[in-house]
Amino acid sequence: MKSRIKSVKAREILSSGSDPSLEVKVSLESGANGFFSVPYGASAGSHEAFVLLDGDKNRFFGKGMLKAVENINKKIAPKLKGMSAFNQKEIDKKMIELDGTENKRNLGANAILGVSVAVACAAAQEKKMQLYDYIRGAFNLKIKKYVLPNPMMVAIEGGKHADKSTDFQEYLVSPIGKGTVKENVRCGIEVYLSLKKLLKEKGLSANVGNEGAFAPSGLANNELPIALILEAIEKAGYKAGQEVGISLDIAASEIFSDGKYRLKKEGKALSSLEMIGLFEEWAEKYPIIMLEDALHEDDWENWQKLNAAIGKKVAIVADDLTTTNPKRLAKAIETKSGSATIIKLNQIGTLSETLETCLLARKNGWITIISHRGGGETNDTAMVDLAVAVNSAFIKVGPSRGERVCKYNRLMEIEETLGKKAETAGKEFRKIN
Ligand code: 2PG
Ligand code: MG
Repeated sequence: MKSRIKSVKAREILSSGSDPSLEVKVSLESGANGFFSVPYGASAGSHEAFVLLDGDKNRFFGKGMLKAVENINKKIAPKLKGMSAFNQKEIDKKMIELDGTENKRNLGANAILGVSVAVACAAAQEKKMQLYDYIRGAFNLKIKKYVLPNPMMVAIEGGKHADKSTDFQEYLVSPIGKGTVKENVRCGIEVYLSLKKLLKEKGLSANVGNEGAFAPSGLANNELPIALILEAIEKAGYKAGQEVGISLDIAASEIFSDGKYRLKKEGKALSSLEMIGLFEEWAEKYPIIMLEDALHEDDWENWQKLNAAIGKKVAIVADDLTTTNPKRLAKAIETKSGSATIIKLNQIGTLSETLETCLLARKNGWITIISHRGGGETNDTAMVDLAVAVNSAFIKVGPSRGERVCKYNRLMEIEETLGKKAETAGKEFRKIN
């Protein structure tokens, strides 16, 4: 059988932040090959699947991935050899069972995910299909239209993604005009470049952080970036709120300690209720459309309050709260803790479970945002195909640096390939399902 897996091979590569990661190659008996390079995060949530690092301080300060490489080559490969690459769900199940732990601690979610997506890529190649169409078929998605995602571009970054910038992690430009992907990408980039000019005019640094967004150290407080982005939108010739929304990723777990959210920049320590108050005020003042991780990853009760307070105006986005985990997303849905979820393949560790989470979100009218990772991104573009496969309303990727722009380049290529069949999410993103 041509679709049978002939070999699975892994090697250590470098990720965007220079720490190692993994590349996996799956070869079929037919000669078809699939590749996947695994990303991972700088501000990872504690409920994410386990990233197996070597811990050998003599190599890459403990961050080598040779153990994960060996797990793929010696433990996973022999088990998958001879299986049909078209059996994605069975292959993922087999690896989950082989690992045997809740968070993939034995083999490493990095190892398992690498194989999982590379199998899908090989299968798509064997069928001479685009990866997004292959995913639709393999998971029987029954989605006919192609509604391409709106970009969410990180324009200013701080937190763990930069030094001495804002306490909050990301201020994002989200084009929502009913343009094509190409027009929306151009809009986001023009705002980003107009912001660069503006920062320089104001004597602020335009050096970039992990995700290619600006990370000036001289900002007076955590609110100023919003005003700067609004000015940049206007200067680029767009209408804030109409054509471009602003989104925020607070990454609140990273600034939470001893019961308070610590805003070093402002010398303040806020309670959960004070944080909710702050965002209520901002939601009134600014055209904020999405608010991610405004509270820490286990503050369930207050997530509910936040959603009740401003959820109608601003989509409350869960990232560290849900970690692409169907069980945690189910809880978030049940407790009405938000209305949108970030999807990162490596937070859960297999393509099957990622799809399960996407479908659960879709069934319950939650928005999905397929997202890049901060420090450990790779040049892989499979996440874009995933976004297209599930008609995700948004795709979150930084606006500059090779490992980020390759995602937009792939999305624009997909739009060209689909031609008239493609539309974009635009302002209707809340009704995408
Ligand atoms: C996030 C991501 C990506 P990291 O928090 O949403 O922007 O960052 O990969 O560092 O978790
Ligand atoms: Mg986040």
